[in-house]
Amino acid sequence: MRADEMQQIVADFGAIGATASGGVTRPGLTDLERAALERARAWMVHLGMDAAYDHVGNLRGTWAGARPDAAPVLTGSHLDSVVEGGRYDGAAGVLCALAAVETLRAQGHTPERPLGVCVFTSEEGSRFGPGLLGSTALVRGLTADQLGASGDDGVTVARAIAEAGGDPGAAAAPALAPGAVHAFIEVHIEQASRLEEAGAPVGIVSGIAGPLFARGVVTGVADHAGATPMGQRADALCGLAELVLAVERTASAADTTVATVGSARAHPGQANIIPGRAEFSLDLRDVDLSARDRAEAEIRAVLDELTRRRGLHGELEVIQREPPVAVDPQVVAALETAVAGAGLDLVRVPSGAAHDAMIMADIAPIGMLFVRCRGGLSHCPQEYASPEDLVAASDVLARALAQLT
Ligand code: HGY
Ligand code: MN
Ligand code: MN
Repeated sequence: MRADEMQQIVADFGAIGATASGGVTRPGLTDLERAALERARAWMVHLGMDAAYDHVGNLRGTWAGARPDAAPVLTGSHLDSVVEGGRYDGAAGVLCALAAVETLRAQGHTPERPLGVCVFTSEEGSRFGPGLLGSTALVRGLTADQLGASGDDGVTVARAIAEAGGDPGAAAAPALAPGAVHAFIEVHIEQASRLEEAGAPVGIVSGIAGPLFARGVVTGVADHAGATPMGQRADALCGLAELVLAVERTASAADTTVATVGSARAHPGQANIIPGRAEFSLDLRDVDLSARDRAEAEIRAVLDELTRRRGLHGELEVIQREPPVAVDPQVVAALETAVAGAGLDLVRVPSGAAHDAMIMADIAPIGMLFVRCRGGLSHCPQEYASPEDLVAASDVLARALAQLT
């Protein structure tokens, strides 16, 4: 594929859910996500693939291959986005996967094994809270909590799956068993700047950090902002403010830990009322599970101490906890051969972000290929990967898929 063709395709997908700020907002299991999925399905059909949605709302295109009953090699990513996100997070992996199939077909390649392109629904937790829902449903089945999770619109995951034409009952049970997939490769933008610093268009992922997502609440006493002396307050937002800085301090003092309080809401949220309640999110990640556990324990200890000292109450509930995930040596070897075959430097980079590949790792050998993104920026409208780098990544993916299928 030429770079100008890739640029046009990026623009086509970027127009779906486009925001005034130049990014996209495409929440999972919504009409906007479905419009992007339909655009991908049309491309799959154009490539002669058998394209269909599954019981959860994931899309899969299949190129049958010489041995249609063999376990397939799958590649793909997601097309849903965070709110005010970029045009490349997830989409880069889908576009590169379909461009790789286009390349292989143009080369007259006939895969032994079926080659599948997957577009997982609801990878981002932006709508419902828990993320990685489409791949989790396939590999593990969704728990009652995950099916019952709902966002600001009050629509549960189960209802959204049903409204998208899926079967939430079936989504409770795993659909893919270990061995059902020969290998899974996900192409994704790096969402960090190591490749840019190395001057490399692509990099092979060395491992995926394990995320812990939690939500918490600090409770105090709502009271009059003007009449209440400072020494007689139980200000929930001041307690949360102390915790937020402690979260930053804890992660900064560790080696590979990252932690973020991405959202904080004071209630009732009126200027002349001392906040009686402060809700917040916690995103805590590390490639080293014991380091993440230490950070979690420290954050909980700080919350206990400060709430006692301030006469507040604090709660922290984990909504999703994933271990760090290793990449498979054989898949990495195929990617290394592909990168070398494309005449590119071999660069290895860790993934701080979570990806569907970490769920697929439950049942199949996985690997990931990162694409350089400008300034490492992601989850914002400024996210950018050049069409030349995307084409380079799709060429490397095609070479790796040709080895594995
Ligand atoms: O949060 C993540 O790591 C991914 O973007 N869902
Ligand atoms: Mn993301
Ligand atoms: Mn992503």
